[in-house]
Amino acid sequence: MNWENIYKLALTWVKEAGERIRSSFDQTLNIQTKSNANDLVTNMDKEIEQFFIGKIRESFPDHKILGEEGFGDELKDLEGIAWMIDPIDGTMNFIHQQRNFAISLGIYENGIGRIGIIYDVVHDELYHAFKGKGAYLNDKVLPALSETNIQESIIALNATWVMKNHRIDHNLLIPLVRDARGTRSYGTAALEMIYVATGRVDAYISMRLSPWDFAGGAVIVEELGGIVTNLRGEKLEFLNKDSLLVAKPGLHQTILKDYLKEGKW
Ligand code: 2AM
Ligand code: CA
Repeated sequence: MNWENIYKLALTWVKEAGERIRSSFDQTLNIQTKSNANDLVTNMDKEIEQFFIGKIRESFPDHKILGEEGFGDELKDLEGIAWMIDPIDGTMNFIHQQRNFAISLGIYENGIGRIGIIYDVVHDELYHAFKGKGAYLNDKVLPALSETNIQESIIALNATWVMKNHRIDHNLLIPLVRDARGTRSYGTAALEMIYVATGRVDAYISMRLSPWDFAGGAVIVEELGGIVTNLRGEKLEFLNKDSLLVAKPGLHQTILKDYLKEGKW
């Protein structure tokens, strides 16, 4: 398999998709709802996913594709090469703010992340990593992450955890929020993972995400020495929805052990 070629093409397609999104800003969006009134999708989410699928099928007909909007394949396993695509991560932000969203792409081989690409379209910032070959912001190498403690950390999380219908006892998170220096919420898992990768925040927590939300970010964060698991400290499977704990080394262990009771809840 020519991975260099896959990497190069994937980067080109992501940039082209970003250009399409930028040029859509002055057009009227067609907005629909999915599972509930706040679960939104636009014509751009669908068009961008179909753009990727057309390109991948043409160049790599034997690769599998998992896309949020469902135009790809239904994956039963991760054998072979699988592209995991979120055409617009942060759709609600895209609609309301025209910023704070990203294209997210992870390319996996037999369940192992090889390539991660996240494109902050509005800022024209292309984050990418190839496993073992470093992580980059555009052409600039990103430095490895260093350890930090909870008292000096900023934690990204979605405030919906205060609702009691989540799978985790929300009381576990109260001491974490109290002890951290601050919390932030950006509404886009892909960029929140990038903020960990770049040290803008120190950890990111989510109760429930899909594989396309974290597949690209996981490759980039891990390449920089960050730790990516679910909230029980288990490896992600990339086939099902899961919770997410992404953090700098050291801090990940602290959050898991001192606050999340090592997943014993
Ligand atoms: P999306 O914009 O692609 O839907 C918002 O906190 C983050 O969670 C975004 O990355 C968003 O991705 C994701 N998200 C929103 N609703 C979700 C759901 N029902 N299941 C999984 N991920 C979701
Ligand atoms: Ca999406």
